[in-house]
Amino acid sequence: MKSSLNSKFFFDVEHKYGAHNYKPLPVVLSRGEGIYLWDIHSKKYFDFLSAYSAVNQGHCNPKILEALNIQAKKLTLTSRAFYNDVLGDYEKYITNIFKYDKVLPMNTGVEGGETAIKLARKWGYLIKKIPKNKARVVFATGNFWGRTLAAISSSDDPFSYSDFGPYMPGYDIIPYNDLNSLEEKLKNPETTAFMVEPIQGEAGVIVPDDGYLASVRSLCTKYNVLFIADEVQTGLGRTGKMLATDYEKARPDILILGKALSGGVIPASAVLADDEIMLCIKPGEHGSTFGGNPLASSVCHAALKVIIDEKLSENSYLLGKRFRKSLNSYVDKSSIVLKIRGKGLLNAIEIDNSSDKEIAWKICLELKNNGLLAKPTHGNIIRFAPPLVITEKQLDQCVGIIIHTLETFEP
Ligand code: IF1
Repeated sequence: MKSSLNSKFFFDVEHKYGAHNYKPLPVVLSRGEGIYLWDIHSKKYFDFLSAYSAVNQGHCNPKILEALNIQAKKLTLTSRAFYNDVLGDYEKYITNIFKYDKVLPMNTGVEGGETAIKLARKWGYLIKKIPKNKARVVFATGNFWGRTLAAISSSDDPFSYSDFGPYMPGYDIIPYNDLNSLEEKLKNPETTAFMVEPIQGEAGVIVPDDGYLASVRSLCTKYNVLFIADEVQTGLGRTGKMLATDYEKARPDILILGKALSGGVIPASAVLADDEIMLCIKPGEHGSTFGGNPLASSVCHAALKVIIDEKLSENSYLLGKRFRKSLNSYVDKSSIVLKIRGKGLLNAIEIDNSSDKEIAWKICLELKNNGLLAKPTHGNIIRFAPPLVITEKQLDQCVGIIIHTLETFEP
């Protein structure tokens, strides 16, 4: 009785005092470490959501927390009105890793997207000489890059855009993974950029055809249009490479990072580009109070170092293949799981919800009871994305939990 009372207390207090903009799984978490989460009753879970790929380095990573604690005692925020002794070192480090001339630090992933679009529009007017206020940005159906008005204006998901109009002008939306429709839009001389996720996360881990990203790169080059890669979710080792665009050597003109950039410790995002694009924004034309603050810079420096030093991309690649192989053998004989797809440790299963629209939610509730946390996206898809520090043994344990749980739903 007491334990359910505790949980209910937290459900009720949030229901009464908090906006109802989420429908969380009914679990109240109080501690995280590595791939594990504990609820208020000290029940232990494998985390298979990783805060939507923000804790690739594992919860409360000690090296990242050490950087946080040291910096927090010294200097957390100066605003960009002044210099500080941390930002430059971080800027040099991150631009070196991703091989771009410069970085523009922001806070959330969607601010990264907004910054990328502002850079692309500036470049369109100043360099490509597109007539003022005529620049167009192309997006793909199924995209998700955040909740601001500029972001939802590019969405084809009514849950994202309904009743939030009027919408941002200057956008075109084409089918994902469709090069002909992309080329049609790129031929328009007023098109300044194509912004796309290398793998669509929220849409349900939609992996485009092999060669798609390479073709996006060559078509954007051919028509002098900027290729903006939104790697907020797919970047930083999640798909088995440092960047998902690395699989096809499709170097974006503008790269957007977020989430795991800080290891889930503090909001931080980054936009990387070469000078021709980045220097289109002059002093005073863009920024934010917290963008590039010393605390976030220290944390992101440490978070990136963990990904490299602990070879998390390589681990993600190998264990992702193991995960899909194990589950594929189950899919072959399952009558409810239609398929599994993904790259690295960004995977998802598609469930047949023809007989029960709530089946994915019910499966996630049962996974929770069995000690594994995951959440459905778009009704019948369950995303599986553990922290990249997971070991082979732990992964196999989780595959066992997933299969055991799915079996209880087989007719
Ligand atoms: C929510 C989704 C995931 C993103 C990509 C930019 C952003 C996101 C590819 C913006 C953010 C988050 C937002 C969060 C849940 C989560 C999510 F379900 F909403 F769609 F991951 F798939 N680009 N995704 O995935 O980054 O501003 O949030 O830092 O809004 O519920 P942000």
